[in-house]
Amino acid sequence: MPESASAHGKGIDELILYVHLLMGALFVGWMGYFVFTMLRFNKGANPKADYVGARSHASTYLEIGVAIVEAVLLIGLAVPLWAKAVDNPPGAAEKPVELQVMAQQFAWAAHFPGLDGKWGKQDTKFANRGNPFGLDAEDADTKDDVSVMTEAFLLPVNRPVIAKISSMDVIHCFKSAAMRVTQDAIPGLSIPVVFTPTKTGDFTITCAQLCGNGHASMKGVFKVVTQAEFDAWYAEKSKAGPVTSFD
Ligand SMILES: [Cu+2]
Repeated sequence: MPESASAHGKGIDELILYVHLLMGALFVGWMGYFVFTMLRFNKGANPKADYVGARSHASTYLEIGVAIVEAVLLIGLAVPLWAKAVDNPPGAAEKPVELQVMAQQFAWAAHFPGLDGKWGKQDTKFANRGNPFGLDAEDADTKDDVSVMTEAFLLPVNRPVIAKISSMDVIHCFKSAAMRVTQDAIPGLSIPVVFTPTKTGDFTITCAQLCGNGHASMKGVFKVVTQAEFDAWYAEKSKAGPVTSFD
């Protein structure tokens, strides 16, 4: 598994391990059965065909056993893990960092509300490749927003992140393997993903949905840094104002 650097990563890794153990057991079981049937039912050992077939109920019990293990994995592990990820998003008390992430062919952009904590006015009529978030440059709340187009954006370590994922053209998919999050970016929708980075360093965003001929190079980078480093970067970016066009 790639390095895990988020709080919920361990749960995801455990689920993947248990699913693979079940798959491994099924693989060994089926291969064993395959070899058994080749030996047991070969022509030499069975000169006369038997039309009754299996008389034992072993296969039924095995099938029930597999179904029970699958139910335990689904109900006991997968559903609670998913519920934990989406049912109770971090509230104000947990001081989450909120940002919007916009995908476009073939790049990722990020947008933060800036030091005033208020999102600037956004409208699709302002949106273009140089202003993917459709920011209204004239709006007072916009002027201190932070938007990052091509360079890496920063996130503080050990604080929950709520990233609202969207797309301005086709369907993309925001994937950060280290954060153990994958979420489709769909035009017209803003879908939150929640994770808490637990390690500092550079992390990659890849696009996990075939989106055109530049799909493979659609890479983004974010840096997880200390709270102090994040604050300094955020203040500087907020002072500079958001990108609302390429020129
Ligand atoms: Cu893409």
